[in-house]
Amino acid sequence: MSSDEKPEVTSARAEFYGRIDQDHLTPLWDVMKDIITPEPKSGCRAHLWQYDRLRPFLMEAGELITAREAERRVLILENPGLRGQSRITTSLYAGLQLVLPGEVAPAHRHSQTALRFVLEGEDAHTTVEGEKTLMRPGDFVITPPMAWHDHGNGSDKPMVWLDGLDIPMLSFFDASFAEPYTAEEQPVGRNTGDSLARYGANMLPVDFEATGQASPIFNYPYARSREALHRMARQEEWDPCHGLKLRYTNPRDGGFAMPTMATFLQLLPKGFESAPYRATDATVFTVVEGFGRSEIDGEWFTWGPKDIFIAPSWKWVRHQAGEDAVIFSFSDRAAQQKLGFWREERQKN
Ligand code: GTQ
Repeated sequence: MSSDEKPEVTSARAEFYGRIDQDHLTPLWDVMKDIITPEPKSGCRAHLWQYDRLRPFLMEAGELITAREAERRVLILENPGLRGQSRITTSLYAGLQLVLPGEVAPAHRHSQTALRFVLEGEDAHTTVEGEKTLMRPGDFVITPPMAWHDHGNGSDKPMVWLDGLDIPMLSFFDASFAEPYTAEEQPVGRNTGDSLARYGANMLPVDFEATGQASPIFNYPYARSREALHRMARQEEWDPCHGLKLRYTNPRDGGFAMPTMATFLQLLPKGFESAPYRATDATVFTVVEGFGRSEIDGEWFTWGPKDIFIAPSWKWVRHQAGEDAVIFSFSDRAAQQKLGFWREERQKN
């Protein structure tokens, strides 16, 4: 690919392009520079949503429609550069889901994988493949592909979580399947906490054989993840770009917890200023604790608890923590690494 210029469109060429167009043909040399770019070129933009601004809209939605009628009462977070496409990044979907006290979001299943990251409320639940889990702020919960799931809220407070799904990826591959369950809620056949005991104690049942590629643990409680970060923090070994960053893993093989999406929890200690970093996995961040700001693609975004922000593919990112901050994030890195094109770059501070 020698120059940035496209070959000139002479009248003979234009006439030829016009004729072959009727046979559904087009010349590569006219589009080559747009489709094989020297670096990622995306409509996806850096953006931050303040939770304080979103919450009233979500509560208003709670008065307009029930979870039952909506099936899922969710306000989709649409990337400002990708409006109308139900995407937060080119490959990922995200939304805020509200389940009010006494409500049920009816059981269904689909080929998309879902993650939930709990923002507010306590002891509402999701049931996945016959096991119910109670959810608390900071918990990271998985719905594997084609797993039956319904949500409910038996508490007396609204529950809100961030949904992350690989919807755009499944659309890209034309591989979406979905079906409702025959009842509003699926029967619960396993004890609450069973999967965490079985698979989340650094042990596995002796004859364990995995079914599917998602982690058999479906709730990674915040209390445990936070404890790990804070204990490790005492060692004062900071990564210049990430502070202290852990990835959630599948106990089956140490890989990411879900086949398409990677999830992370990181701690930035008070006063920490990270070195610029970029990677090809556009990333959705949500703040669990603390305040700070991040420079993304040359723009500063100031954040606090429950705010959500986006770092697009291959744009420089750096963080500054005003106080100890814990940040959850997810991206399509799990898919990109399996396919062999994930790339990262670090700058020295
Ligand atoms: O909770 O099952 O945000 O199916 C989008 C699609 C949530 C869910 C979303 C879904 C769900």
